[in-house]
Amino acid sequence: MAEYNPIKIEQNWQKVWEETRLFQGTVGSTVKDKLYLLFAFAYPSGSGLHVGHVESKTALDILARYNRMNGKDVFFPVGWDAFGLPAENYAIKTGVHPSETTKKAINTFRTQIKRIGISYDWDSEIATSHPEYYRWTQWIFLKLFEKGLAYKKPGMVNWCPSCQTVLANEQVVSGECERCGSKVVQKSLEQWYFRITDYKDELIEGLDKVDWPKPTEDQQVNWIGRSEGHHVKFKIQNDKFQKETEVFTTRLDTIFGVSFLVVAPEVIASWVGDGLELSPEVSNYIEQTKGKTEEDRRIGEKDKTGVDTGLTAINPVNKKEVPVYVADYVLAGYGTGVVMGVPAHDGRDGGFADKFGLEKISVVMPDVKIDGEWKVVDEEVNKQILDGKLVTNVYGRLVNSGEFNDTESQEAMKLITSKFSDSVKVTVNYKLRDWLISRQRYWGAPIPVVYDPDGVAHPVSEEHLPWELPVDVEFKPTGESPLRGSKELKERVERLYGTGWTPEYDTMDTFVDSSWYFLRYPTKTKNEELRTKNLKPKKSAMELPFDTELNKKWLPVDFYMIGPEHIVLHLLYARFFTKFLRDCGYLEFDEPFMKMRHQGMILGPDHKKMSKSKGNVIDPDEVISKFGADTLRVYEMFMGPIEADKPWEPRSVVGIYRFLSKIYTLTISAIEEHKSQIQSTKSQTNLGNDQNLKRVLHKTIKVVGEDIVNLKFNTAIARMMEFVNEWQKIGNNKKEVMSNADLESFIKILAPFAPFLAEELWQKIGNNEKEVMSNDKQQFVSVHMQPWPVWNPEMITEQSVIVAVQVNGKLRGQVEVASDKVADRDFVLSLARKNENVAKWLVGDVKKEVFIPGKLVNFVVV
Ligand code: ANZ
Repeated sequence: MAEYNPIKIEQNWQKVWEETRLFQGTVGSTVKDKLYLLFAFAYPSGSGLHVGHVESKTALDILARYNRMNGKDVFFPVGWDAFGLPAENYAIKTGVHPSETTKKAINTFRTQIKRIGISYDWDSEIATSHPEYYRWTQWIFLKLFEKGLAYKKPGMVNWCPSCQTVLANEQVVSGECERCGSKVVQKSLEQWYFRITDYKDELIEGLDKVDWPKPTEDQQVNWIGRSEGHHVKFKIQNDKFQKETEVFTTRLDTIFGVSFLVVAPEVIASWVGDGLELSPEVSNYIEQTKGKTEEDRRIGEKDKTGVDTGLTAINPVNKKEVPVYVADYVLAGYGTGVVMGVPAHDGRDGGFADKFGLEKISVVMPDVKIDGEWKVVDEEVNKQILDGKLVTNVYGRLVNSGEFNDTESQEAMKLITSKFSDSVKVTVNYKLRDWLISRQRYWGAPIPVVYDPDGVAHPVSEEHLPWELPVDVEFKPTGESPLRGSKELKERVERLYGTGWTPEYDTMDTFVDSSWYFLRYPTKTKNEELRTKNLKPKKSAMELPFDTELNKKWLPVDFYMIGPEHIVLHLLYARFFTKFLRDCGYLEFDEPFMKMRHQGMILGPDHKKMSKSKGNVIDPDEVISKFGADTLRVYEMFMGPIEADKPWEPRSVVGIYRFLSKIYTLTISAIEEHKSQIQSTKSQTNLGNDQNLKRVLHKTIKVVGEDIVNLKFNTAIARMMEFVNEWQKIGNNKKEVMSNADLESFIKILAPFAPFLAEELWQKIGNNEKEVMSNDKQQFVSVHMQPWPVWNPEMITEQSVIVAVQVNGKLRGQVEVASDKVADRDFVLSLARKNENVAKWLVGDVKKEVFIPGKLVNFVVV
């Protein structure tokens, strides 16, 4: 008996699929029923593919294969988010150029992905670090510049004084440099920004059009942080200085409870220009704040710091005079950078008031939820609230608020706004800031800007794109953009623009590269396809980042699979680019990703996050070389629901290997049995067809199809296991249990999960008697291009029952009996007699007939 040899099988089919370009040529010219499946753009890290990649890639691959078999035009591309810090840091350490490191890493990834049989259309392959890609990233920059959506202004960056370099937020850990541990400071640099805030409302509203996990949508909304509130004018003064300033508040109903004002350090510093003299304490405090990141300032309700400025402010509604403090928990970039302190109702203000001994005046009696309804608090319930027994609303009815006493919060805000219309204005505030895209880094797309001798910025003209990344650069952290060291870049600019002109030395944030890659894929695929036929791409496809006609057919993306971490910004940026390009007339849709789901994390066998330091990392290559890629795929899909975090269990991997081996042996023996039957009877018609098994098969086909659509891959596999157990059980008693057609149906539903094994068995069943080699490509009919099997509804509803028929206690056949006839003894007995096989044994007198309804008939003959 032949043994399951996954390594040999997989190598062969990988080669055949590649040589026959089985999954290529997918963008086509006519597209009837498209399905664009997108896998999150991956950074080709030096450590290669990990088991987490295998999980999400396999899940999408199953969808791709299943949908192809169901007649969809599937587009399933792949590419690399190839610019980025790790390769550059490696270059700083070793001197190896990032392009080399990246190329090597991509090669490793490509080989590994092919090994696990992901049916990507490899013609689509793009790398953001390739000039043919980044020329279009730069082109989009130029478009944004042209429309006034790319602009330059001073901005604060994280700066490590010891490494002399700018750090990304992720590189600052508790205020310290991740590399050397020095205290990170904030430094002001001229930076380029994209005006994403122009789309802030649309970025919220557009979420109504997509099918995304709710928490992901919420994260987008929170990041944009739309908050409706009021601006209130306060007069600020001391004996030498006077000024009117505005605060931003979302709780105008608490205005009678204001007992102080707080100004952000940066804001009070700017008042010096209006003639304010700062006390040494205040100046010192402003200096101290410079060392803090925004993140540091947001945290901690308790350890609030601040200084009394000696100024006072007049509350416009009750003319009360309150002290003005400077404190860093108020951020300069949000609202107006000035806050009215209401310590009785705001936790942050409360902490501050406790520390500085400031008055707390309660001005809103909160409503309370009793039996599901909001009620006003009275003395009795107030006690329960204090005991922590009841949930309260922050809103309620006003007290200690003069004429507004007893008014409900929302109503009070309206009344206060109209009565004090000179000082109070309704306003909407957003947390979203414009997107800072300048990076003082090497391994990224150069910002396509040059400066004239007066320092005025000009866009590089389109004919000079790609604006190439120079190679004569040293990888040493000098505190300056590495491109400053390039002689070639300087000379290029002077040659093209004239003496005294200088280049922009910064590169773009790599998030820019990944904000439009999905728009490029169809065009890249088409171009590559033409190239393989020695044809040239259409001119129009060469003049824009993408062929607009092709994108009309393929976009938006129908299904996006991406990890749940670090996606907030990527999704916002990609949506912003889509809307911008739509407004420029290049796209006709508003949202790029219609449906999105997240995969869970694969944990180590110790149930902890895999990490090298914990020594719990599973290497997919090792699993493959032991058990084959099909086992790895099926195991990872079987681990549990795709969206859940799941620990690796080495023993279960072996179980999956056994499951696949069982399928292999059962199929091979069925094929051999069929062959010998054909030889002996010359007819295939009545080859074994166990009705019970047929029923299980049809149910399996139905459920597996439904489960795939619902991304319930683990339960689909469980169903197939049940089927195989049934098959084996029946097969132990009888030799032939499945017809060729049924066998084929099963192999087809197995195909998306274990593509190599399914292909091998499909070919062996006789669809391709000859061994497929690269030279008979035309004859190759792959299981992956077969129609998905149809299940028969009659087989699924329990309308009939299979009854075993014995003669003298030996099983000689079976009959199918309609459910309403199972108890009809005469009917069942006569049906049993008519069965061909049974009839052969009914020689002589029938002495006794045993009848167990729905189960068994036994004829005792003498
Ligand atoms: C008085 C008040 C009373 C407030 C109360 C809240 C609760 P969201 O909802 O996040 O927009 N705030 C305003 N500008 C700020 C700044 N630059 N830095 C830090 N805090 C600032 O938050 C708006 C609330 O945050 C505003 O409403 C203000 O405090 C504070 F019971 O005003 B509130």
